[in-house]
Amino acid sequence: MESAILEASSQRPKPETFNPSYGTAGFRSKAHLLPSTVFRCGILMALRSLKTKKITGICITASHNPAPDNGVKLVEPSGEMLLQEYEPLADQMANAETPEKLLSIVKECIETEKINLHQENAKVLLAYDTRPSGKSLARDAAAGVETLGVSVEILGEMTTPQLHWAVMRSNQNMNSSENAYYALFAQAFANVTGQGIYKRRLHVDCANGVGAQKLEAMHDMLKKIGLDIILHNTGEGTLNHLCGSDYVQKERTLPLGMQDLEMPESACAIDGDADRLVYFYRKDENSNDIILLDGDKIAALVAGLFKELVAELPGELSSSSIGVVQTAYANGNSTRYLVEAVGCEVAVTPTGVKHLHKAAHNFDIGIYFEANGHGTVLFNKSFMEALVSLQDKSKAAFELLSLNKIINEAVGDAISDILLVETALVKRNMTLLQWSALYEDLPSLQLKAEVKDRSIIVTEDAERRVAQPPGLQLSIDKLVSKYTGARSFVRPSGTEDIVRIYAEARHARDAQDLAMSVQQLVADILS
Ligand code: G16
Repeated sequence: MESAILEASSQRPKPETFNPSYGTAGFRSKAHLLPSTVFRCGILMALRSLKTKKITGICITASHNPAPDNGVKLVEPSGEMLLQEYEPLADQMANAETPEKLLSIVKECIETEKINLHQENAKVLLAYDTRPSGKSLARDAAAGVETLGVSVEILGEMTTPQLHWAVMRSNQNMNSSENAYYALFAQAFANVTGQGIYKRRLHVDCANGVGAQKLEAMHDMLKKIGLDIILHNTGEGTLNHLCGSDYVQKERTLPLGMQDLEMPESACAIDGDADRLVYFYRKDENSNDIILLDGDKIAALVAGLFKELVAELPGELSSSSIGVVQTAYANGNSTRYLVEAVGCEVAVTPTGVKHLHKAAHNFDIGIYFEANGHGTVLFNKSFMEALVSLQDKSKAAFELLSLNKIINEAVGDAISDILLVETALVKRNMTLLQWSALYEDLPSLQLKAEVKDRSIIVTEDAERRVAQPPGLQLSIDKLVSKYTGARSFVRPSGTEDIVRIYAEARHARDAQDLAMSVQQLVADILS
């Protein structure tokens, strides 16, 4: 093991001035800087596999970032993201200056975690998205895994959620093949929508990413059930460029290649690795403006459905807890709607699926969606057991169990989320227009600021306030106080080298002015 680490690591030296940091969803940077980082992540996930005696996973992707970037997402045996307690170790390993230093960190980990290196079943599953650098970085990650004698299976191009799902299913000794993924989700969708009754057309902006080929593979199955998906941006253009969920959500305009979208056609957009989903439709005939149905709206739609079904459960189960987890980016009116109209508990966490997913476990039904479209629904284990025992007697219990089968519980999954949204629309008998009218979004705007060192900003209170540098929060407060019902916050992105700025107000003009003045403030203080 020792010589294998030293040798393979010296073939992939860490670039001298590159100091990778485990961010919102793993490591992310320009692809050419990453061979040493992904190699070391290979070692880390091999260690996690040896420690847990289960299969772990690595996905080479930079998700919504531009094509020249790449990154790595790390998957625990449960299918969830790397446990947060291992993030410091990931940082330490990624930043080790020499192969010898890396080896000493690995040896220390083996000793403190009492890891037995001789385990035949240890294995890491690896996948990558469609970026040009994906395959070669996957080989670097595989080389890392193999230094510990752990076996590795490279699954090829996959969406991030498919990889998470495959890891979860492999550890449950269930069929984890891609064909099983398609068949199970399509069958579950047919069961909940009722084959032959349902009929809809949905345009999908695939961001020129890996989701296109996966949705294409499901096309005929879904069409038979009644969902006709028309795919756009399937790889002919540049990944995430002027298209995809991040573009649609931030710019609120029709993506490239979909400017002919007719009213009132339904459309949605996914991102480069298909773990985000937002819906939209054309606003009017005279412009490319859209009405956006973001992650907040998805949460509102599905929370209403779960609330109705839970209320129909017998006895005490009818008061099972339904919680929605949001971040500071959630539109203020979505939170109000969830609490006042739906009657849900709302929890707020910092940005990042890893935080929301964890908080969603605190409810019988935990729904989490970030405004940018990441999200899924988790059913608590004992709640599931109660539903199973009741499914022959209670229609609502049966329906909830059927709904659970169209959800990828490992992580938010744009493909399974499409099926969830479509099901909720059918069950609630709603058009996109009616869905949009559940509540009216407060005008909001998100901007970016490029600064010398974004890590100078330290946030608190689930990123709603700035703790460092001193004085910045006070200045933001002063700007916010000029507008009625306004709020604004800033935070360093954990996926891009920028500071994100969010502002919301009663009037669109105010939200815009506020966002721009906070952007200027950040630039003045941090440049
Ligand atoms: C990742 C995370 C998301 C997060 C997003 C943006 O998404 O999985 O939870 O919302 O980054 O994070 P930040 O604002 O820190 O850049 P993705 O789709 O890029 O993997």
